[in-house]
Amino acid sequence: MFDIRTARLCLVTDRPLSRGRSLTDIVAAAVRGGATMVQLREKDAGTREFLAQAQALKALLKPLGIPLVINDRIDIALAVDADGIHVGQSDMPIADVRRLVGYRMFVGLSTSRPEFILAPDAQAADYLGVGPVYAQTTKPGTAAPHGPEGFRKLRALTNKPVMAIGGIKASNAAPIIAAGADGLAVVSAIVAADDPEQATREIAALFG
Ligand code: TZP
Ligand code: MG
Repeated sequence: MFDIRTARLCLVTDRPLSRGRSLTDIVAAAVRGGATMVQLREKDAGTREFLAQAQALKALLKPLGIPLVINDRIDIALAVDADGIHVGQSDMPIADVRRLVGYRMFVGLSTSRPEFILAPDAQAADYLGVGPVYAQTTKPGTAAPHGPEGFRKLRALTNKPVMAIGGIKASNAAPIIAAGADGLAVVSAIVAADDPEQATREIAALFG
């Protein structure tokens, strides 16, 4: 199985932010720019549409050895034999996800507070998303941004691999890496960029 600690830069998709461009094209550009993992996050798509997009991304990414993670939908993840599944606090608990997918894919959990990071659910995940680290508008109703120092404290609560998320772009990512992020998950700074490939390259370069 893919080693999640090597994930570094995860593009998280968002169709409404893609400015009418094809999501598959944006993902291809991001991978050329150095994205090392892709999470398909579809909040409004019907099942057929979600599945078709997942299949298209799987066909693109598998030959390149880039892992595909599906947000929320265990059935879609299983149908396309995804590399990972990512769930949030109000989605299916990790123990139930694990019962369904076993160890054929890695399982990620979004956490925004210390109690979520310390909860048994998080202990059962393969990696944790922690955020928002900066102010962001992509996901409504999230906690206040933690900032690099807040993130450092949250990160120290777990020895799981941690992917930071929220408002991350090339100009503010370095302090988050310095604070202990194993990876960065980025939505708008890539998906909505004039040049998604270049935007990705600038963030990927921060990992040295
Ligand atoms: N979870 C916490 S913040 C966020 C998610 C899915 C959205 C981050 O999006 P962006 O555009 O990279 O700030
Ligand atoms: Mg969710």
